Amino acid sequence: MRTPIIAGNWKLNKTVDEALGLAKALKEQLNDLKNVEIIVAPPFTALAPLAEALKDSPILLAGQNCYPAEGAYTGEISPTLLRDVGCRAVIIGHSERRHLFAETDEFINQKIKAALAAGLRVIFCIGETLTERNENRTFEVLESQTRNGLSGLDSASMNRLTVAYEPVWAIGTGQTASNEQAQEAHHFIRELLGNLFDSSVAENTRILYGGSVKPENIDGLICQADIDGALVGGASLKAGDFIRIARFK
Ligand code: G2H
Repeated sequence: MRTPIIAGNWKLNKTVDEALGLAKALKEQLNDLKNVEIIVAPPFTALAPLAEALKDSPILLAGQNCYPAEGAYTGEISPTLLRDVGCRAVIIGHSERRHLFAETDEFINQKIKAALAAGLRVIFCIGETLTERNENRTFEVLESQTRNGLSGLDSASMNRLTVAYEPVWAIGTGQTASNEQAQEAHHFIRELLGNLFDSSVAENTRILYGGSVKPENIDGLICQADIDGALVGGASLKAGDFIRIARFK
């Protein structure tokens, strides 16, 4: 049995006060939620105040990114410093990082290794663009992103890694993959994990769907056999929407 994860990626939104208000609402209204892990990834500036605000809550904090080294790297943040401020996890390889900041699979692989070595859990994002899907290259792209991103990891370290399948054409566009399209991709990724690692990694790794997840579509997505939760962007910014998603049926 894989415990579902509902993760909110707040991206570059929310002042400290706004972040505290949202966190307080989630803490109060998701208090009784059982058998679902809730993760929120606020901007870096809100991490320390949220660590304090969420300290008696099961809601886990995540960073949205990290750099795989420490020292003279102006403007970057390391996994060790994320841990130090109270993060338990970090999102790596989000399509906005890949496309807007030209992050390669190799760089993402270095970040994953650094984050795991620092004791963080990793939410590793992969996904094809619309052009790649239209050219029937979805599986090829998912395979190379997964193979290269997870290169050199052993089965034991996969315990602390969650995959997020986020088709780039569905991110922030309001256009969600159909339940069948998402399930097909998740099934492919799970089989691939079995080939790259072993059957227990395939069976136990949580694979989240991301891309315009909303209260209206979560129930249909999460009941698919290989969908173990969601990475939610826009809809995680409103307490009511995120709470409804976390209370999927
Ligand atoms: C994909 C997702 C969150 P949204 O980026 O990771 O964002 O739900 O706004 O499509």
